[in-house]
Amino acid sequence: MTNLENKFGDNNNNNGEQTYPFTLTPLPYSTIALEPFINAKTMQVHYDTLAQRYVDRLNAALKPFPQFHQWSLTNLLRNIDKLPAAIQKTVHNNAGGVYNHELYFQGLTPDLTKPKGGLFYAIQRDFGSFEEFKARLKAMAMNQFGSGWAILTSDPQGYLKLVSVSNQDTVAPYNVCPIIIVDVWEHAYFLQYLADRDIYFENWFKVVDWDKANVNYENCLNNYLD
Ligand code: MN3
Repeated sequence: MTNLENKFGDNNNNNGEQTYPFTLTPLPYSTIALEPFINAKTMQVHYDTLAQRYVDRLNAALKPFPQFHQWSLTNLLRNIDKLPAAIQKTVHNNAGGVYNHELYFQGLTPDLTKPKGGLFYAIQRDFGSFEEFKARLKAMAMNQFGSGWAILTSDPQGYLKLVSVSNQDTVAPYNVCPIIIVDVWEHAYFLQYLADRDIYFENWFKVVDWDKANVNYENCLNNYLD
């Protein structure tokens, strides 16, 4: 891992720099604020219980190993093979769960923002149109078999690419910044939308924080160019 990759990847507004003991970043809105698009019960179960569980399990796994307590979330995810074999799988799954959920929950807003700025320009450049981008992201989210995530990423030059990952795999090991992420585990929508992942996607899309997404994109570029 070069210094450049490390710096690039750790500065992606994903709280990837935090170290043990890990905590969930407080929501920048109330659990009821995203209604009717994502209801309060879903938010409570998803954030208060499930996301917190990843944090708790990650901390428990690392507690006996103080030599890793200064490792950032991103570094843990990039160097799983350097951890004791007994905790590699647990750290992979739970650090991944923290990494993905931080981006997901911090990337939502009740403010009904619109795509803007450099990110909006890049979306039109790289996907042909905003509508085409949305259609391709939705197709990726719909086609994810089983639990996982669909992610808009930027490479170091600012070019956008859609990536899907299964379970709590992440893009942290790769030299890309996550810009927008959609959780397509059933727990993200089943309480409200039952099996209608399609309707969930459409409503999730309405509460994407485009101001935050644009900041994620600008930070990605700026951190690379420093
Ligand atoms: Mn989830």
